[in-house]
Amino acid sequence: MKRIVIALALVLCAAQPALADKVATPIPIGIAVAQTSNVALFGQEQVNGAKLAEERLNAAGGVNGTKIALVFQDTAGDEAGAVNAFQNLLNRDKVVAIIGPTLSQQAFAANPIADRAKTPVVGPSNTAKGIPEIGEFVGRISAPMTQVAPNSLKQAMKIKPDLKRVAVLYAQNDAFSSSETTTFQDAIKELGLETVTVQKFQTTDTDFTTQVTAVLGANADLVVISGLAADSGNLVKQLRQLGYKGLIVGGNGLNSPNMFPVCGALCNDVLVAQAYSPGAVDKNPVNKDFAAAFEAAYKKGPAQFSAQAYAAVQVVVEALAKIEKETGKKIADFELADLRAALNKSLRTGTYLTPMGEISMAPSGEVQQKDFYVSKIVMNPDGKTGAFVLVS
Ligand code: MET
Repeated sequence: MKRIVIALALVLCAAQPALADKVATPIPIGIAVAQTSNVALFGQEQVNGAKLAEERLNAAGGVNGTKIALVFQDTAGDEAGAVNAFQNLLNRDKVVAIIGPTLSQQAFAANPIADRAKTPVVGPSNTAKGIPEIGEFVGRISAPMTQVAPNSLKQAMKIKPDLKRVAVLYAQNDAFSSSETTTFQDAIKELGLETVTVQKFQTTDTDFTTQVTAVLGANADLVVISGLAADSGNLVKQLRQLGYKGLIVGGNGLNSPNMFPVCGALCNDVLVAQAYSPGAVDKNPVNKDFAAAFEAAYKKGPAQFSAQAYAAVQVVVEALAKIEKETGKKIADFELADLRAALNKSLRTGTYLTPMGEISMAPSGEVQQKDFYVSKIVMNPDGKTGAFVLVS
């Protein structure tokens, strides 16, 4: 028995990424996002953005002439799915970096695995507090809600200057939503508004009668929602159906056109703070170019999750090109472990001109971004499609 265990241990050790592994070509970059489950409402947009980046960057020569190959692993919507996807990408596909996962809830479970494997993670959509702090190899290009969310409250105050009574609702079983609501609640206080009720729900809920009744009873003139797409969309719908007439601010979970069919015409006028806007193309040629290419490829405008996934691939490719420039050595001549370490450093130097404008990654792994937007949802007469129309 003992011998079998030792033999098994040896086999397992051999299956680990051997230190002598060279980087494969085309250069494998892992994409671990939610292609299935409810979270795919965001994940599918990420796949679209990432695929467009792969196509366009390879057409432009990849990494100084060496092509990249995105390796997609579906994380589905939970922690176990993300952990499994990360393990496959690290050990089987031997990727140079992982872009993902979709949810912060998944990042807290899966990112430590990549960190232990000394492989850079670039979060394309994680906006909770504490993501870069997971480890040395964990970074993100998605601005945290602490920087983005308060802008939508300020916009609501511009629209209704006598605004005072705020109802706050959040999904208590999701790390990002629980984090975002604290940002909103702090900002509400700082802006001199009053929180009149705090209501919790689950991302799996479909009936929000209890929460809506509390909002109406509290006589709120602003509702602030932190949740994912389907739950938040249903919540907006039921607020309106049951007679709530005030303003609604949605967090990052409502920042997706995939939510439009959920609340239909009742999505109208929801305010959302954004780290990306396809409306902001004038000052940024990279965005103009990206938005046009996206429109041509998918027959619709890009949403934030697509733009951020595109930017994540772009940032990894540019960081790889920088390594070649600085060392004079081709990526394919590196040993995998050395390249992963060099890439982690390279990601954190210099700036990147992306569809979200100029961004950089601090040594901590936190993104540094300059421009943010607030949009309001304007639905089309079909009640299924609509747009985020830039208001500030
Ligand atoms: N920003 C979210 C998070 O960090 C993911 C997409 S929107 C709900 O979990």
